[in-house]
Amino acid sequence: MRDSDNWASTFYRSHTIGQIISNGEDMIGQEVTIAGYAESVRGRGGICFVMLRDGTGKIQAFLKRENLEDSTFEAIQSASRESTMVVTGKVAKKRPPKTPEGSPSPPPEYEVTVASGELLTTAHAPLPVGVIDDVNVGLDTRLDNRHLDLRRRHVNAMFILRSKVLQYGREHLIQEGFNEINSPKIIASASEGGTNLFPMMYFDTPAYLSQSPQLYKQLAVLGGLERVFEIGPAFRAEKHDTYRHLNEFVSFDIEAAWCDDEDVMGVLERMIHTIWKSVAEQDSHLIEIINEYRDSQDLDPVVVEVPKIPFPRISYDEAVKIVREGGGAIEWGDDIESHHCDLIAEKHPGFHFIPRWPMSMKPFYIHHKEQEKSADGGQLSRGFDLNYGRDEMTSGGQREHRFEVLENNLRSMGLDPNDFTFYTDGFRYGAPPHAGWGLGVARLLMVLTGAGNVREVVLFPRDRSRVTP
Ligand code: AMO
Repeated sequence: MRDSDNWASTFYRSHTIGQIISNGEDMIGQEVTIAGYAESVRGRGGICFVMLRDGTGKIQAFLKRENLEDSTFEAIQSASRESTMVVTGKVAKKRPPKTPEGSPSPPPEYEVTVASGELLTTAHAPLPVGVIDDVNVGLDTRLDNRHLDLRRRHVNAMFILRSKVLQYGREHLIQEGFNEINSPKIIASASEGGTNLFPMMYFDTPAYLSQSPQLYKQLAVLGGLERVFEIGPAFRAEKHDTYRHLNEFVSFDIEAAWCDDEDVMGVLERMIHTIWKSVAEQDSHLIEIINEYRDSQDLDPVVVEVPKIPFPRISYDEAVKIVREGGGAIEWGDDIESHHCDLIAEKHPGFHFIPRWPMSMKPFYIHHKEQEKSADGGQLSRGFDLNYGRDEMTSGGQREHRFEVLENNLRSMGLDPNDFTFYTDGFRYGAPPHAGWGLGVARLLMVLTGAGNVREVVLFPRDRSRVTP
């Protein structure tokens, strides 16, 4: 039994279904009140079997007309799938199914012999998305009806896993001395370039939805918090229609004082290692549920293989070389796009860092050491990405902490330093060297769960064509 199953005693139920199943023999003869969704309702005449499901499991409720008030029996017997009900009765062992002679007997199953009950709500029929049938409906229909889609076992498991991943990541960072912060999501100027902003009116003042906590997490560190992290929404008005882009996504960010890019790459790989290890050790039941579904769809099973650390570091210069050797076309200073990543991933499957990007490709807040140049003289930065296969998981880097260089960077990237005084003022009065990163939570989950689309692991995704539900 999981700890979370311990608090079933509420007005509506005395036990969760999971508690009954896991305590099995000890519960026989005990009176329980359970509540859930009717996954199926069978039986004619004077008897009825309901497969009742709550968040912890499912169990058969066995009803006899003679034991119940007629109106209750009839209401439950004619209930549609996914209607909700509460029933009270004694736990009994279910008669085992007949098995061929000599074969091992199946594990015991339990049922509740119902003495009283109530139909709470009736589900409309037909269901727009089946909960237990294997009928495939398109992603759009599923997302339109996410409240039902979420009742499907493997979808439910994905979101429990998402919660675990955030928990393990959060716990890891706290243990490494980080403090959680919350930065504003209504902001006055862009942190990640001016084109992808969602404008809004903040009373009489134009404002934007935040693209990232970048400038604020840096200000928190400059203010003396030293090591901070934030898990929060980021908004980007990007006109992408891809499996990995959303217009609202959850960004998992850190920032740390007295650190360079290599220090925070270390934090990131250790955190990912902890997440994978914790999932492998504690959440195999969720992976099994996901794999049962994948099996039914002829998809390869998900294997949670704890990645070895340190992850490979392939500098931008090396990455360009690998792409060219693999027959790809790329110039120094070009972005490394998905088809380039495929060539790099052939040599480095799994997580790998790409540090030392050209400064010209990185935002104004990224640090450069003037003497660090590529073979052909291009200025290198202390910015890095973490990739898995063809997908970018994280961007990060050491930050520019020198006030004058920061103002120059802003100017040379076509931005007006006067628009950023709320940020640059933070550097006027002594600034520690610092570094950090931002990780796309949905992209990491896509890798962990084998989901082919970030929408699978985002409860109510926001993309160009979806703003409801
Ligand atoms: P960047 O813009 O690369 O860096 O974003 C960081 C990570 O966030 C995820 N991500 C997205 N996920 C889904 N949909 C999107 N539209 C989307 N855009 C980004 C990616 C990406 O790697 N301030 C820097 C981070 C830093 O330097 O600390 C930043 O935001 O996984």
